Amino acid sequence: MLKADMSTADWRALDQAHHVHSFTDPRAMNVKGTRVITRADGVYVWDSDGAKLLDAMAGLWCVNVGYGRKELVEAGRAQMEVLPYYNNHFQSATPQMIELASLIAEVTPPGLDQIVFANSGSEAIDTVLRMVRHFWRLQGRPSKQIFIGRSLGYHGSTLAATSLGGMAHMHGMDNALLPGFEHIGHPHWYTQGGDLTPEAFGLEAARELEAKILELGPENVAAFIGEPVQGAGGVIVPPSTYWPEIQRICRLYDVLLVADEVICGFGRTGSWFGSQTFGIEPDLMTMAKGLSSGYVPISAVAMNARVADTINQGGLIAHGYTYSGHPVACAVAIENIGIIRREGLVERVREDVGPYLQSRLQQLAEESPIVGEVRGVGLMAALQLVRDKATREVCTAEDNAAILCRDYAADNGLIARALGQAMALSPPLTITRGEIDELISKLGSALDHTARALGRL
Ligand code: PXG
Repeated sequence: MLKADMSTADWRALDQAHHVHSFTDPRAMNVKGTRVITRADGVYVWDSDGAKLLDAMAGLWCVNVGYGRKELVEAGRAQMEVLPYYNNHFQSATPQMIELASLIAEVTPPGLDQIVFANSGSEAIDTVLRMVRHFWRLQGRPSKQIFIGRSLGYHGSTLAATSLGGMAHMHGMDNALLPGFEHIGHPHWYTQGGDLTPEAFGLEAARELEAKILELGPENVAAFIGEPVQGAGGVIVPPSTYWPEIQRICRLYDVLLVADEVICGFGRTGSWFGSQTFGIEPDLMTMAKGLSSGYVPISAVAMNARVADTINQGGLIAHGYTYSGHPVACAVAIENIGIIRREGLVERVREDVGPYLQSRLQQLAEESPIVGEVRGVGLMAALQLVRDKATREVCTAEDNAAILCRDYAADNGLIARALGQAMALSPPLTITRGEIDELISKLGSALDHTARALGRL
């Protein structure tokens, strides 16, 4: 039986006794006490003390259609009743995985028509790594083994995804990374661009890829993998010159281009995929989170004809998971895509709530002495907390500004994310203008509190 009625203190004691959390320092958490979230509706969640919080992170960048969607509940329930499980191994399939694969092929950019299923973003990335090396071997170029990622790139938490990612604190935990992963810098003009214009800096940042490919030898490089907008790395929106130059370089050296769309996919940037917002034509694409709006775990990889035809002609595909294309997850994802289409959520983000959020954040930044940059597109955004707006000197870990601001926001009923010294936002795509006003007012007062705490107001 579920222990539904326990007090917060009881939950915390039981949690501390048995549960190891993700991306958490248990010592810090146990001083403060775990926040136990018990229910949700729309853009709001409630904790075990009954406090109502506007979830401006859509969980972990994933609850795109908002909480409490009865259609998704019903899709999952009905599927469990008819067929709770079957797999796609050994020449089998279920109607749900077939339908979902064809739906994904419809919403992805033209040409990305062959779909591999997995259960998380990390597994989708591992799937890409295996498929790409398999592809090059089948092409008779087995030396093409190395993957290039970026500093502050986030691609998941398996050992391979950690090695591909560019998160120093994660690398530190493993002590040594897997071989075959290399990194270039991240295209964040505000902190890295110096005296260059954003456009000139974008070209320079992209050309790091060319230098890296030449250093390693194009015959050894399998693929470049990047998020259209780096999410967990701080909502880094590259200058307009960046992606076209990356695309040119990948084509020139026959290096596959992989777009990690785990956050950007399913409307977040105002297109179905971030690749469309930035004009990228990837060979492979990963997706997860918004595919099911987080209601059930599912992820996928979309491949273009060059890659997929080679693999499909290459004999046994010795890859897959027990739950690849799980029918309940597929049924929920099918309905989720239906909701996004019926409610026009992608257009809504592009034309209405996306621009509205970005313009309200710009106002907030102008009024706040500690916000130096607003970056974002669609319904993902970050505010860079700075020591000096004029010199673009950003706050440091010692200032602790983002953590302070995050905690003030939470006390005031708003969940926002502290990423380095920036505040990140990624609300459900269903958020209304009125709810954005509430978000802005709560964030504004958290920024004021933070500025006062830092002696800047
Ligand atoms: N790629 C990208 C671009 C992601 O954002 C993954 C892959 C891995 O997905 P899974 O489902 O394996 O977690 C992600 C996940 C954060 C945070 O700190 C972001 C993610 C996960 C956990 C925390 O903002 N993104």
